[in-house]
Amino acid sequence: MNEQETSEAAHTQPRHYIGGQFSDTGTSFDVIHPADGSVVGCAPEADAATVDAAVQAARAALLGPWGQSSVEERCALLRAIADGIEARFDEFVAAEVADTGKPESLARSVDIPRSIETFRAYADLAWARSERAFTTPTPDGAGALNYTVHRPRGVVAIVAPWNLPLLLLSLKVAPALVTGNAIVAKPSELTPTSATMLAEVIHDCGLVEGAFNVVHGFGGGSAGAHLTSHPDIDAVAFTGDSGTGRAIMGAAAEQLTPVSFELGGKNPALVFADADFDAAVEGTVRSAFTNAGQICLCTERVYVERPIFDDFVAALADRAKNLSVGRPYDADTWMGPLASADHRSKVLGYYRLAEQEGAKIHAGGGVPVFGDERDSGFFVDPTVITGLSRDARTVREEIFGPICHVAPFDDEATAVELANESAFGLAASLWTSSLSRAHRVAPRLQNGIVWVNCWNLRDHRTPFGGLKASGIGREGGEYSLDFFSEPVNVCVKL
Ligand code: NAD
Ligand code: 6OD
Repeated sequence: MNEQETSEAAHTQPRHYIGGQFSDTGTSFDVIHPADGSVVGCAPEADAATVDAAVQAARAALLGPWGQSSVEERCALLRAIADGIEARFDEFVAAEVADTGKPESLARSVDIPRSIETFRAYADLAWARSERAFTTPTPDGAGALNYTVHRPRGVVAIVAPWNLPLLLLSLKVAPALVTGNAIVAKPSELTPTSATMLAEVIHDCGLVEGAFNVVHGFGGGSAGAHLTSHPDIDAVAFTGDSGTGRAIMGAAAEQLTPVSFELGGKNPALVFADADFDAAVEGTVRSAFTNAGQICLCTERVYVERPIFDDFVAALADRAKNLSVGRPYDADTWMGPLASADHRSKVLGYYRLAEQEGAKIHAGGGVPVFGDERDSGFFVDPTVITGLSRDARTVREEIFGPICHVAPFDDEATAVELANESAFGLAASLWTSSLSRAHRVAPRLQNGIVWVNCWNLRDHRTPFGGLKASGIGREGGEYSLDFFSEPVNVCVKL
């Protein structure tokens, strides 16, 4: 690390937070900084007994004052949490950068502010949540009043990934807390620090002990599996790989535990010849390469109408070649490394597979060589390829790296068919200047989110999630509040 990084990276070390106490019970594992492979932290791995202690602490909190808390109290808590993160903004940025290697500018402009905003948004949403009521005729003519109240699910398990660690955790913790649940959260083993810091913030807000708990560890055979298969969990909210979703659902099936899943994607972009060309290129640069392609919403398949195909590929490749890839704290860095050595092996495996499948490489395709400490990090080139068949594995499987395949199409119907030709269905982008085309095509795309002439523009009140192998259920606004609560109908005879 250079000097600036060393000083910026001073932050909390990962610890469990169980029943209001911080601890480092269990064997420990290193946290690696992806920009140079150095060890930046050490986290404890929770065994089954530690996870059980967290679940029991959560259950006890529900039986105590937390179970009696009012929505007003919980909204105030969320606002205090938002203020608490904001007060430690730079520390959170440093933690996220140290664990993920992402550009500081990204953590500073997206990860941390959006996490803060999430707590405030759910305070607003919960405060404004309305109930439906019905008056029902009765034989005696007096009638009855039906109304719905929402009670918390109970003890909820929240399992988060490494790409936007605090943000994706906050998107579940905020609605789960404001609806009165008790939480056991497990962040990714690659990025454990910001979850511990969130526990510190929540602790300082004076939340009842046990209402929020954090355990660290790995997935299968470790804390993740102990938590999601625990018999006293009332719901599981998970973001991560579709294969992991299948494993968690198998475990959840034993207890009939409800699940909310945000899973993988192989997201298409459709670029029509009538689109604003420069905006479509810039939008695709952002959607393919932001966070080194490690956002579930990133575009990996780009379909371009034939008259502009060659120009589009040339412009996209030119932008990809000129993206500044480097150290998180360098002011001009646009793209950082991948999250881990293993993930880089996976992504590079797809770079090689693409070549074997006959791809033409227009930009990237390998590993940048820096001649300094970054060569021990997990960087790959932003990569643009063409020429693959519709059934190539590179076109079908989620890579989760900075690579996109660009293919031509000749008419609208074929564009829709190509976009829908996927096991996934998370997000699509549509670039066109025709309003009627936008409205015609958008609902025909088999995706939970369709952006027209933009990408990753997300209002907290809108549904977020995917079809097919991209998920089960929706997050966002009322959708999250509904998942984390049980509606109870009260019928009062008048
Ligand atoms: P992952 O599934 O490997 O891990 C996610 C979390 O699950 C981690 O905390 C991990 O420890 C835990 N886990 C792993 N195996 C488990 C098991 N058997 N039981 C319980 N927990 C287990 O995913 P990742 O590599 O951290 O993230 C990348 C994936 O996440 C990509 O597929 C990406 O598309 C997806 N993702 C989806 C969204 C979305 O909102 N749809 C958002 C971000 C990432
Ligand atoms: O910011 C958001 O609202 C959001 N849902 C981001 C998801 C990113 C997935 O990787």
